[in-house]
Amino acid sequence: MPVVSESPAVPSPASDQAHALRHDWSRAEVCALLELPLPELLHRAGSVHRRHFDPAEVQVSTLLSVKTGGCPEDCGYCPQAARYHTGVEASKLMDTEAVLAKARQARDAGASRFCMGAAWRSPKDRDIPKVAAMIAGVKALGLETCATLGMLSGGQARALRDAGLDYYNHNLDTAPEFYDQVIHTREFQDRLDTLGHVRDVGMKTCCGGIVGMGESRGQRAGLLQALANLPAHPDSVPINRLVKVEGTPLADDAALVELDPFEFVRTVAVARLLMPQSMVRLSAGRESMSDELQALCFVAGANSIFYGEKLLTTGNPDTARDLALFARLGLRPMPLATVPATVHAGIVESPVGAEPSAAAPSRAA
Ligand code: SAM
Ligand code: DTB
Ligand code: SF4
Repeated sequence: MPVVSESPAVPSPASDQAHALRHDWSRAEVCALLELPLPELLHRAGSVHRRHFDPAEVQVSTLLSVKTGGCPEDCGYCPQAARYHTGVEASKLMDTEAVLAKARQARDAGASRFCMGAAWRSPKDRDIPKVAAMIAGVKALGLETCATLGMLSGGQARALRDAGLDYYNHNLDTAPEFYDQVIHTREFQDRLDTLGHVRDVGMKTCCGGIVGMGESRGQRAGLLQALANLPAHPDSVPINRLVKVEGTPLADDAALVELDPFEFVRTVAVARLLMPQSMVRLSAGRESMSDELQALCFVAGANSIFYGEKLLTTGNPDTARDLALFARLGLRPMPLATVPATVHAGIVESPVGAEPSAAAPSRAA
């Protein structure tokens, strides 16, 4: 008897199929998926991954911190918060030409998307024309553009879209009920509001969170549930593993228990199951992961990475290591032409039995 399908709380593989993308996941359902025997969870996530993507293709993004440090917020994980003594020096917004030189390097190294990050609570209106010039310049290089600048007003979102911004990254970071233990200077609802402004002007959303901050498995389910139940699934879902930077409250918390690496894999797999058409990105924390752990994440349905020696202020695997890993695993960068159109709530999954070939993902670009 197939023990794993017995519980009514565990959505069965059959119910994954032939249905519109769901936005009504209950906490119990998400918890039940997280608790599946790992081989069963990986099998389900891998099957869903294949239905929508070529599992050998990995989308490659490069990050650049265009405005580093000195941030007024108190996010307990972040080395860029001015109030923590982390050794990160505050700097001004970079010149456009310097940003474009980095973008050109990233493109030449094989990245298809360039993400510009700023350590702001929210941009000032006077910053927008400068960021818009960067976006227009990066776009002109043939790269997809992404920015993460903090909270946005509707007008700011429109201005960034008009400059050519494809994606806006704004994370929920953690479950609503754990949020207050990590961040006090802005509300969970503020994040939902910014994501709403981004969607309303037609930009794609990049939205995920961080695991390994001391949350419970139920709270990891809460993050995944909140992401999947957004009005539209985020187009990209970065799953970050906490990078502990000395001086931040989370790194300095001696009671914080290290996350079991398999819990990270489970989180990736359930993100893939809940948001089958989204890019699930293996984000911060890769530098300290073994090749084997990263491979398991790709098996679990991750299909995007940050590529390049640096994230914003912390390290990332060097490009030679990533290229060697891709070669060992038989993976290749996803060509821009394959990057899917935005994930809308109404897109219907492939019917049962209609398995697209590995080389022909079901989502039209
Ligand atoms: N200031 C903007 C904001 O908070 O929206 C944009 C930059 S902020 C650094 C972007 C995201 O980076 C955060 O939401 C968080 O998910 C991630 N992040 C920051 N520090 C991290 C760390 N130490 N480990 C893992 N992820 C981190
Ligand atoms: C995301 O989810 N992770 C990236 C990107 N979006 C902006 C940032 C990770 C930052 C890790 C800590 C640092 O390098 O400062
Ligand atoms: Fe500032 Fe963003 Fe870091 Fe929070 S995560 S302290 S808002 S840079």
